[in-house]
Amino acid sequence: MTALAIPGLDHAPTTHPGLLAWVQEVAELTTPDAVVWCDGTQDEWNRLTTKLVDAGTFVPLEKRPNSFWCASDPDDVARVEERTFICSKDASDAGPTNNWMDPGEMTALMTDLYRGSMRGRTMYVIPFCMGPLDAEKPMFGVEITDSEYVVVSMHIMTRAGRDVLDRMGSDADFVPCLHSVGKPLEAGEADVSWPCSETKYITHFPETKTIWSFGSGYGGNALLGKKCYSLRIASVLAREEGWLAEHMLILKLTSPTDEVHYIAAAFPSACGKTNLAMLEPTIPGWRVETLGDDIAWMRFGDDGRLYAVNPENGFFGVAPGTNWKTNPNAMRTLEGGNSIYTNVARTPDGDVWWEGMEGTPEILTSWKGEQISPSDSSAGPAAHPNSRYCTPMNQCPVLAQEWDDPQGVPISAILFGGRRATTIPLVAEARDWQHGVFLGATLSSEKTAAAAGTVGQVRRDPMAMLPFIGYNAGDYLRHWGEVGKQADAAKLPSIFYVNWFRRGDDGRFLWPGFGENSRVLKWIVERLEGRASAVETAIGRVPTVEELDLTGLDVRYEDVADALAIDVDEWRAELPLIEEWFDTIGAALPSTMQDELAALRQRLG
Ligand code: GTP
Ligand code: SPV
Ligand code: MN
Repeated sequence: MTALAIPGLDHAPTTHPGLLAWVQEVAELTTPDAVVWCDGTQDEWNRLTTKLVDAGTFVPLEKRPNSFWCASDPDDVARVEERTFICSKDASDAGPTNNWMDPGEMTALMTDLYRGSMRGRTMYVIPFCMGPLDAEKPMFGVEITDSEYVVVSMHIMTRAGRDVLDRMGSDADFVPCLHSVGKPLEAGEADVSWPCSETKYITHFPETKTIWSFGSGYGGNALLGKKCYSLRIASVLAREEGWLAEHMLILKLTSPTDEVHYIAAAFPSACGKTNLAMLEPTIPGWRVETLGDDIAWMRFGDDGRLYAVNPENGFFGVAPGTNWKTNPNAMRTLEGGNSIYTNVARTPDGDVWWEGMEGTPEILTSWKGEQISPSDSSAGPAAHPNSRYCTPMNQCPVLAQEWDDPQGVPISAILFGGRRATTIPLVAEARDWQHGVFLGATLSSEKTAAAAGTVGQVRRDPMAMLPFIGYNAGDYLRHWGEVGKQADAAKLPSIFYVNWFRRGDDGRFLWPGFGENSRVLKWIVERLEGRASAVETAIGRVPTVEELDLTGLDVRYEDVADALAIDVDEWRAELPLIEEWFDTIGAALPSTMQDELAALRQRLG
């Protein structure tokens, strides 16, 4: 091997031979100016945030301690599903819903892209752990990146640094995650504030459990511990090992009589997970505490129940719509400082602002850096619809004390939900696990700004995992069926379907949502405890308006009735769409799903 004289390369604080060899190999390929092993310290954070401020990438926020504003390239604002690939050996293992390329071909193509791609930059090596470091089997990863923004974001979103490297020792398995913004600098060339490339690849190799990302600095494309590792690669591991890696929040619900239930919920991107996870109940005596807002890993415990762990360490939340009324606990979390804001607007006095936040300022710097007045609608939104805050979990005032227990928490109920203006009722309970899997398998939602593409278009999004399943979607649904057979039916979580987004003929939301969703959670818990009744319908068990606790809620009876309604004609119109979706999945679809569809068709008459 040629000994390349890259400063820092020979100062590795590890003896792990596999890790050392990989770092050496990547450095030789990407030819950075220097290599830095990240230690996860405050000192490192200070050094890198200062560097980002000096580079013009970060603007320190006077009103928020140790917090920074940042704007991406306008073409690098969301996940790029079209550029996301599952490179299994066989195309059929990626399935019909993922982009696929032969792993050899992709390796060659991306090796060319990576060649020299870190020239003029520093290459950072970030050892990280998804989930608690004191787990029996900690889930290690190492991200190599040429982006300081990625390093400081990984500080918040994962457990990262020296402790992780120490715990890895010299032989731990880890997921290698390679990231480059794909913008090498020539000698003397000035950098831009958000380096990225027009050419983007977000690539997963499920057989070797490897991640290669190129060209984007945006969260889901670049913070590789998040969607790439904890969902796409972890879903492959979960299938191999009999557990579930899901796009779910985890919350703890305590009733006025101190009964505790843990609930996991899967909603597609920008459809309400963060908000539900931090909900402030409007009904007296009920309490919600947060364990996670985006990802849940669920394994069976010795007692046969399903236990959930949140692999993350921070929140990467949607900013617009967040305010003191909708999500006060997110606002309080952010008041703790230590946060990064990407693509929100900035006020003249050094604070952040986004659409939906209280107190609209007269003048703002928009996410595009333009001086605008938010009242002038021709200026476009001040904050990008997918603008995000990145903030440490431990600042959340309603964090459950068991949030980082490596054993996880036993899940009583799983909720599936989406953004649908029609058809889907406010809440419905599945008859059993298989019916619940069918509800999840047919989940549909209007597309949001979290991914590049057409906002508002309804698409099927099985278990809110369409962009995140690391293998064949049909095999994924089969796996869900198999998981249900691993335990006593009585010990499995009950499955529910919710829709906070149903609209009246005039376009307004029929259900007030946010804190008021506690009323739906209450009904769900009462169902679990056998204390509430439900009406058996063609699509599942639904409460009557009277069955929901609406005490003190200023809402029209008819609106709630409409939010709960099952319109048989709308549901009949849904059948061909489900059929079409099942045809898309094709041969790998488990027959149980066709059975459920046939039964639904029959019930609808
Ligand atoms: P990702 O981080 O992309 O996975 O999204 P998420 O599921 O965590 O979504 P989040 O909770 O951030 O909500 C996204 C948007 O939906 C925000 O603008 C919220 O204000 C809005 N929202 C959340 N809950 C409700 C609700 O109950 N009703 C209505 N009408 N809007 C909601
Ligand atoms: C999502 O898009 O579902 C997110 C944000 O949670 S990202 O990390 O970009 O995937
Ligand atoms: Mn998400």
